[in-house]
Amino acid sequence: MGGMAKKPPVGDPVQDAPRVSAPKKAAAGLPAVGHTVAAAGAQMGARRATLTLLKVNQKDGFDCPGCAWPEPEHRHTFEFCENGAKAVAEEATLRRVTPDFFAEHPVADLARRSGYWLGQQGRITQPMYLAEGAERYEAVPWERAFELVADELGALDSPDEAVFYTSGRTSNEAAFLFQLFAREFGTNNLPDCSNMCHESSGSALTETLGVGKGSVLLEDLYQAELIIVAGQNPGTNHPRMLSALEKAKQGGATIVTVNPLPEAGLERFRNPQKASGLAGGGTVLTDLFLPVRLGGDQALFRALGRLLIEADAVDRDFIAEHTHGFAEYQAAALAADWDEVLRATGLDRADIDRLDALVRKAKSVVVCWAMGLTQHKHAVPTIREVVNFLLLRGNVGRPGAGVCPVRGHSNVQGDRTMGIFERPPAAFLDALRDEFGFEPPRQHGLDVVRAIRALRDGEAKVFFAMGGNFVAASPDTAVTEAAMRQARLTVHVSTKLNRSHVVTGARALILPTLGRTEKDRQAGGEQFVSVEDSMGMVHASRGGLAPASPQLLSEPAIVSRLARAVFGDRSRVPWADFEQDYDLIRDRISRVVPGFGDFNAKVRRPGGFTLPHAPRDSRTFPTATGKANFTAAPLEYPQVPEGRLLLQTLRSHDQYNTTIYGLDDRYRGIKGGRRVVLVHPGDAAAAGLRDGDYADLVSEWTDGSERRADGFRVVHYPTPRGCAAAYYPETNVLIPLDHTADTSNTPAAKSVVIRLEVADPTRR
Ligand SMILES: Nc1nc2c(c(=O)[nH]1)N[C@H]1C(S)=C(S)[C@@H](COP(=O)(O)OP(=O)(O)OC[C@H]3O[C@@H](n4cnc5c(=O)[nH]c(N)nc54)[C@H](O)[C@@H]3O)O[C@H]1N2
Ligand SMILES: Nc1nc2c(c(=O)[nH]1)N[C@H]1C(S)=C(S)[C@@H](COP(=O)(O)OP(=O)(O)OC[C@H]3O[C@@H](n4cnc5c(=O)[nH]c(N)nc54)[C@H](O)[C@@H]3O)O[C@H]1N2
Ligand SMILES: [Mo]
Repeated sequence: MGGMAKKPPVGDPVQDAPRVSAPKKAAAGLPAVGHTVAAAGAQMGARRATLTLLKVNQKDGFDCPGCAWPEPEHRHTFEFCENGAKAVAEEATLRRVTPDFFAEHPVADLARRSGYWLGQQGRITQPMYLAEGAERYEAVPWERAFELVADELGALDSPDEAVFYTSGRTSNEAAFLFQLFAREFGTNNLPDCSNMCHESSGSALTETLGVGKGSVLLEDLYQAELIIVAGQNPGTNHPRMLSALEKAKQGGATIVTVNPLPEAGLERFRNPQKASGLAGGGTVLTDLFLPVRLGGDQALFRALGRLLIEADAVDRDFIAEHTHGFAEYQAAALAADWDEVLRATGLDRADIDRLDALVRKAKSVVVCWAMGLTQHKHAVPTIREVVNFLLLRGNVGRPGAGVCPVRGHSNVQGDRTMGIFERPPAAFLDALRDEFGFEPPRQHGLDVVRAIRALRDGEAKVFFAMGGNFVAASPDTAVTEAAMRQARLTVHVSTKLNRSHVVTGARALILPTLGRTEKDRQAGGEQFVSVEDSMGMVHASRGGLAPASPQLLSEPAIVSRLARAVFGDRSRVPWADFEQDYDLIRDRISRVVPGFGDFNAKVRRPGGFTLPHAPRDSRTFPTATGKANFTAAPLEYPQVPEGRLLLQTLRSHDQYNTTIYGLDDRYRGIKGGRRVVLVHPGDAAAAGLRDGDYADLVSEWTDGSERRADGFRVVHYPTPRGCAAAYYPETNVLIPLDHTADTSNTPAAKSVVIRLEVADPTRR
């Protein structure tokens, strides 16, 4: 297997001819274990795969580069899941992208390849430079690469003409240095993947509870009597969460799923860590499934609020003591119109009454959510409505209860904590100033969508990305790609090849870096980094593998050397020291970032430590009013014209965001292709289509413009009338840059009005 493992696929294997069978009713179990070993073995060989996977999420190992779900206190030998193993295999692959590869493939050729093909080529081994007008990337020494960036940054009229993007795999140490560098350079232009992800949760929670993070720990989930999972597909995206839900269930919890799609993992779960789960029928997780219409959640939670208030089933003492704004909210809830609620949610009144009964019976309630709530035009009021609902019965700040936004990338939450944010609080900037002796910029910077506009309009000229795949992950692909081509220089710190390396500014650099799985040796000895999971727990991560190439630099080393190239001896920050010994970075973090006192000692404790969270720890709410805020927003839900559908763009089981692992979506019964559109049979028929036909997706906008994505196989699927689903990133072409959530400015990727057109077979 080892020899074969090194070979990437020849040619571009994307033959989009999806084969379809009935969706699965259960997730994980024996089939998943088989897929895990196969996926890892194909890229790494069996021995390396086994040795590496045994170190995932162990106390002496590395943090899984998959999702941000926390590790339990009592770990299994295999504390990872099928999709975590795929993430590890992608990184620990034996395939390599060398300078010879770039000599063989001009950029124009690479730009015609699929994202899947690009990613399958393997790990990048050397810094590569695309000179102005050149057809190919060429190897460049590190020092020269940093000079090139320093020259372009030095030529800008203002520091605000540079954009510094971060994806969510970056460690706390690297993220802290990256934001420090940007601010010493003089800008808050620090957009990150959060802008496209849980920004709506952060906005809503900061305003209402005072902390933009989840308020529950794993222990709370185990103790909860009722868990509502809304807008999330953990079977694919957070598989280890299913073990936690199973444990909660065994402790007596009731689980309610709110989702326009019946997702296999939530229905039934076969725990691969238990003998009974491997072969047996598994645990039924969902007790009540509410097939809500896309965007109907605000109406659902408002309706629950109305029912609780009418029945006086609310916690009057908690409301009086800890909250603000109840009277206005009460008026809005009592005014909720049932016809409108049923139209918005697409649910039966009886279903809502069933959920209401469960809520009233439960002494403690947790609501979990992900992109199904955050990527809507009215995402922020929707999440505020979740908070209203929980506040009514005092379900915040006590055991077994609270808000649980389930974060995506494995350190996306930590990156924010470290100051990767375009709108940093003044107190954070003050602390940076006091620690480092320079005055950080105070003016707010650009988020993802605004950064694209600035690039498009020539207001930003250098784009530097710490990880990620900006052009493929962002909306409005054509607009975003054109914007990127306007830049004078684009730079990507990356592990693997992706679309953002081939749609470039006038000049481009690829700076290859170490991944989580790899040993990080510096002048000061072997280093480790740290991450924060979705529940605010911080712990160490240590890779064990030899680096993919001797030429790789760690992310902290890259920032440190970049800073030295840009600032020379003008800086008062000891950049060179940081590269040698990450304890010195952590010392600084402990003095700048609240909750990190004694960081170096605490991060060395087995299992790490939990960050303070005022609402969770002491029912104090650091909001503007000093209390938890009820909010009374007008009820909103998407308005879809006659004959049109609302499209959500989501993930298949075989992808990690823009990284495509394979062409199957096993649980949904899709094999061998990604261009599928899941629709209700009645909606397909209304468009003159049957299951198996091909349709073009055409999005329509109020300004009269249209965008198209051609050739999607129609799949009859159990989703409410009027709703459709197709995979991202293929569908990003359909979403205009301006179609974003109010307040958070997150692209509304789950709410795209489309029509289905019978596909023109000549265009397929
Ligand atoms: N294997 C794997 N793991 C991942 C990722 C990955 O790509 N692959 N990505 C990571 C990242 S960055 C993130 S942010 C998370 C994403 O995790 P998820 O949010 O689970 O990812 P999506 O595929 O976008 O799924 C959205 C879910 O919400 C539902 N939904 C859509 N719209 C609505 C709505 O209006 N109301 C309700 N109630 N439900 C709705 C969809 O049917 C779907 O089940 O996963 C992380 N983990
Ligand atoms: N239509 C639509 N668009 C969406 C979404 C959606 O649901 N629908 N979801 C949004 C969400 S939630 C998110 S989070 C974004 C994701 O946006 P990004 O985070 O920008 O995208 P990824 O695909 O996760 O980035 C993958 C790349 O990261 C690099 N990489 C991997 N590991 C490392 C590492 O350790 N270090 C470094 N430096 N680089 C590494 C590899 O080169 C890889 O190609 O997409 C958003 N876009
Ligand atoms: Mo995300």
